[in-house]
Amino acid sequence: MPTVAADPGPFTFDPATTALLVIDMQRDFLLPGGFGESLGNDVGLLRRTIEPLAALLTAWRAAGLTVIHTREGHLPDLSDCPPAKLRRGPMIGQAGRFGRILIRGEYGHDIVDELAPVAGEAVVDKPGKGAFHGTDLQALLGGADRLIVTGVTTEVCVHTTVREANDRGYECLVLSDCVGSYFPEFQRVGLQMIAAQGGIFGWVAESPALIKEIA
Ligand code: C5J
Repeated sequence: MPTVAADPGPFTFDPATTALLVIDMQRDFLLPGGFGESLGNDVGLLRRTIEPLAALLTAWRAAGLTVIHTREGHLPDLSDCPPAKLRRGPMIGQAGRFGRILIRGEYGHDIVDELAPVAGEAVVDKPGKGAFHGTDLQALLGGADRLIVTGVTTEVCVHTTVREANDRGYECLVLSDCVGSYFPEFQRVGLQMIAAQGGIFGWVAESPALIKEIA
């Protein structure tokens, strides 16, 4: 079995029952001039994940393994957006540089070109932060028991998804160079929280260690 050196210890996986999750690598969050940047964030802190993630996708696809992408967003009439989320995110649905912000079908809602899904890869549209809430992700995963988790942002949608996955019985490996936060402190502590206490939510490693195992 492939084994990756990770924190807090080796992560062993069967590639046949392991899926790569790519969370919310959307233009709204990552493009200069987009929604994320309009909130005053440095999108460079997220964009640093694109190159390692692209390399991982190339290797993962070459090995014929499962990839699932997610996108955070809502129906054009916002009927799937809880009022509480809208109250704290009143920009959702408003016109942005790349279309209505976090609305399905808009240019900004879609995944950045460098990481565009290829034929056969599922794209899960999710209304919440966690990728399991309000989606058919669990059914899509079928018999998978391990998840390689990547994407943005570390402390929000990545963390929520990893916590949801734990409660559903999945073992998660989070790749530190393939997840990003607008806040360096949240990135650091967010990763520490996953591997703390003997891996309370999972394991943390860097993508080259994983690529080596599937090459
Ligand atoms: C946020 C996300 N941060 N994908 N979304 O609102 O983490």
